Amino acid sequence: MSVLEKLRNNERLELEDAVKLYDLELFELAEQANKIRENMHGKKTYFNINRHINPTNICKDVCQFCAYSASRKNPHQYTMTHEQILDVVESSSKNGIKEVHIVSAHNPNTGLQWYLDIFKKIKQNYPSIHIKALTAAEIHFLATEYNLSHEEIIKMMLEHGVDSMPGGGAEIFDEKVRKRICGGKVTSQEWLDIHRLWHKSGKKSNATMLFGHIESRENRIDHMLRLRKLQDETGGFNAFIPLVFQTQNNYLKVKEALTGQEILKTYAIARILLDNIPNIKAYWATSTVKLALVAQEFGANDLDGTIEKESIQSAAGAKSAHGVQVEQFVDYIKNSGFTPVERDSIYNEIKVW
Ligand code: V47
Repeated sequence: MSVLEKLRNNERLELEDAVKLYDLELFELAEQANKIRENMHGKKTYFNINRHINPTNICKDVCQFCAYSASRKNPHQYTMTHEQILDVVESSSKNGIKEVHIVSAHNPNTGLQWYLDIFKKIKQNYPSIHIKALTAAEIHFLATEYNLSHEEIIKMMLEHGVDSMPGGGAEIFDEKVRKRICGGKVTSQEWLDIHRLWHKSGKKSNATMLFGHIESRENRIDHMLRLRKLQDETGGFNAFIPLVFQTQNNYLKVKEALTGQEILKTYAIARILLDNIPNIKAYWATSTVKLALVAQEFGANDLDGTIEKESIQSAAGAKSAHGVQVEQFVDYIKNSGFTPVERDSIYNEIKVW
């Protein structure tokens, strides 16, 4: 039976067949992915009003793809004080943000409490703002640095007010590629184990995949299938976010950027394979806003949010340093034929715009 026939029979695809999805014609894939998207979400496209905060860029790890970390090409080190972070939250709260998304580098100089007290102070002052913070890579770094278990760090996160975990640090699970692009960081198995523990605590998280560097199509499929397996077990992932690799200012010498076609195929394949993850997020900071809007027809039903300020992808060349205004975001979604739905961080609908 061909892959297309299997798809039409709603069969779950495994690695060998799933890789063949890339050989399908772009619009054939779009039709299949869109069918699933429409069954799950109709014409709704979710977004949230959020603020990204990256409190420090000093990093113990040396990921080859990263342009944000100050330890290598970027000489501009910074570590924000809690007061500076609270000032950011204060000004963003006036813009109506519902979520802060806090991701830092792995800074060995600040002490554990610096990381944790940020959350407590935000929660005390802004109890209704959802705190999405600490990737599995950060959790692993803190556990290793302070001689604690992953469970202990997770317990502290809960005690300090973290509501959900972002999906960062997953990169590519294939061990050979991972060793080349971010050897020494959290391993694939540890990344999955940490999310399993977080889900067991009753909380939700996201999952990312960094693609468009030295990985193969098969590596991407393998990555998605490892996530699908964990999701079968826990049901704790809200969204899958394929992150398009930004090529500037880093140590991976990738000459050929991905084509729009390859990116759209990857969104579509994610929608098809990840039948148990409700949302596929086209994170506009890495795909560009325009391609993210097209991705709505290739299975994506979420565009992340207004962001306000972004430092990780923009350091590597993305045009995402300043975010997008809500009205603009809403217009973009409407003008592309979809219904903008503002959501909270765990996908409760707040407002149909
Ligand atoms: O894990 C680093 C990536 C991630 C580059 O959970 C790069 O809702 C592209 O995880 N090109 C952090 N990407 C950001 C992240 C995220 C973003 C949006 C939403 C959510 C969510 C999570 O940024 C890292 C890494 O994979 N990254 N360098 C680069 N050159």
